[in-house]
Amino acid sequence: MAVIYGVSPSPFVRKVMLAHAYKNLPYELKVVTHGSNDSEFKAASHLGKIPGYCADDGIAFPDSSVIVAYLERTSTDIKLYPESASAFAMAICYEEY
Ligand SMILES: N[C@@H](CCC(=O)N[C@@H](CS)C(=O)NCC(=O)O)C(=O)O
Repeated sequence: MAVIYGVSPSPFVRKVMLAHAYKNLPYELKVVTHGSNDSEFKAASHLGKIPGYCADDGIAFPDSSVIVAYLERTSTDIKLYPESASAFAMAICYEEY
């Protein structure tokens, strides 16, 4: 099962949790705060920011936008982003905001 490293008060962590919920994907939340020395977390987030992530296939990486982009490509049944280029651009604008 995928692992999200972080705490839910972080909007970036909540974004990743919500993406999993929207796509009906299970995950485990491992509670760590940014800068934690937890070795699994450090392997997933080299800058020590939350969220870190370990995917089902064992690949580990940080950043909510990277995680959501990964999910959009690995879990294609339920899309988070619209198809049209203009609507996609606006979605990314709102995401960055
Ligand atoms: N671009 C990152 C930002 C993550 C981020 O800034 N998380 C905050 C917590 S809400 C953090 O870890 N801050 C610690 C730091 O900047 O060193 C993302 O989208 O995941």
